[in-house]
Amino acid sequence: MAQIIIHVDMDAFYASVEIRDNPSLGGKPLIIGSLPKERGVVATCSYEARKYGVHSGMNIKDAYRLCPNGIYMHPDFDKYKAVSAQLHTIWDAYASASEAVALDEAYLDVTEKAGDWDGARQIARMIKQRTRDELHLTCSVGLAYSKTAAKTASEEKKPDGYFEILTPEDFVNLIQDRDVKVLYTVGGSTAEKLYASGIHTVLDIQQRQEEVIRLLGKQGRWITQIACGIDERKVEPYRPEEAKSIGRELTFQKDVDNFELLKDVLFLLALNVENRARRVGLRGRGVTLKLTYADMKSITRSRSPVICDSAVSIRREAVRMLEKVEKRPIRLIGISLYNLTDEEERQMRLESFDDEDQREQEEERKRLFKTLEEHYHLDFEGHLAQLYRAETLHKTAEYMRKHF
Ligand code: DCP
Ligand code: CA
Ligand code: CA
Repeated sequence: MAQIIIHVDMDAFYASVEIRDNPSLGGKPLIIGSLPKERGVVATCSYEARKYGVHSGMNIKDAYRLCPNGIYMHPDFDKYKAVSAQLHTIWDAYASASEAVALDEAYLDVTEKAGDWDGARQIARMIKQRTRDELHLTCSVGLAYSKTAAKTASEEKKPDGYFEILTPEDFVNLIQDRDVKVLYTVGGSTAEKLYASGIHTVLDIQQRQEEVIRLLGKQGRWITQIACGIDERKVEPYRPEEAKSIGRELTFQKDVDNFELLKDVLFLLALNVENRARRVGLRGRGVTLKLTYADMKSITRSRSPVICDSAVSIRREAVRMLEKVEKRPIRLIGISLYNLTDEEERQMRLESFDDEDQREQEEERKRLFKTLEEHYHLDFEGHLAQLYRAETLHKTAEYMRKHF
C-alpha cells in the first residue's frame, strides 16, 4: 500500500524555546551557541538573527561581526530534551510509527491512522494546533508520499509552515530547477563533484543518470532515484535513546606511527562525537577506542563506567587507553560513546567537585586548541564550524599528518 508520511520539524528550535520561556527576548536577534568572546559556533538563531546572515554552524566570531547587537546565549540541552519528550507525546498519538531524526524533528507514518489524504491533512493541522496550544511553540509540517518528499515539504514554507507533495510528479516539478543541494543527501563535497561535471540542477541529474552513477557509485544510484521522486523507505520506529553508540572513525591515507599526533587526532574525533551526542541530548557512560594497525589487525579498548559528555572528557579516556596499546603504525583510529543515557548523572556528583572539574576541562579545552593551532598552524577560529563535518575532520587530520 502507498504510504502517507508526515515530517515535522520545529522552527528555530533552541531559540524558540528560550523566547517562549523569556518573552523579553521575542522579536530580537537571538543567537544560541557560544558567547562572542568564546571559541565556538552558532547552534541556531532566531529568524530575526537570520536576517543578518547568521546561521547554524557559523563561527561565533563571524556571527558577532554580522550581528553585534544580537543577544548571545549558551544552549540548555536538558531543557530542549524535556521539550522533545513532550513533542513526542503529541506526535506519537497520530502515528503508527515515529522516527526521531533529531530532538526537534521526526517522520511519522500516518498511513493507517489517517486513512486518506484528507485524514492526513487533519492530523497535520492537529499537530500544529496542539504544539501551539500545549507547548507554545511553532513547527513546520510536510505531508507527502515519501520520506524525502515529506522532508522537502516541511522545509518549503518555514517557519510555521505547511506544505504537501502528494505524488512523485509534484515532487519532481517542485524541485527540478533547483540546485542539486536541495536533495538533502547531497552534501557540500558531493555537490562540488557534480558541479565539476556541469551537473547543477536536479533536472541535470535526471537527464544524466548514468554519468552521476559513474561519478558517485552507490551513492549516485540513490541520488538519481531521489531526483526522480523515488523513495520507498519506511518510517523506522526510532528514538535517539535507543541508539547503541555514537562514534566517529578515521582512516588515514598513509599510516601514522606518531602517537602524539594520534592524541591530537583524538581531540578532533571527540569534538565531533561531542557535538552529535549533544544534539540528541545523550551522554555516554562508556568510551571505546578502536585502532586498526597497518597490517589490518584491529583492536578495541573500552572503559566504563565513566562520565563522558564533553570532548575533553571523551578524549581523556581515549588517550588513557591509547597509551597502553602496542605502538605500531596505525591505519585507522576511532572513538565511540556507548551505554548512552539521558540521566542527570551530574546531579549525583558533589557540586564543588563538579565546578572544579568544569574549570579544569575548560582549561584543557583551551590548551588543546592552542596546541593544534601552534603545531599545525590550523586556523580554528575559521574552521571550527566546519570541523563538525566528517569530511572536514578527514581533511584536517590528513593535514596534521603532513605537518607534524
Ligand atoms: N543544531 C546545532 N548545530 C547545528 C544545527 C542545529 O546544535 N549545526 C541544533 C539547534 C537547533 C536544533 O539543533 O535549534 C534543530 O536544528 P534545525 O536544523 O532543525 O534548525 P532550527 O530548528 O534551529 O531552525 P529551522 O527553523 O530552520 O528548522
Ligand atoms: Ca528545526
Ligand atoms: Ca531539525
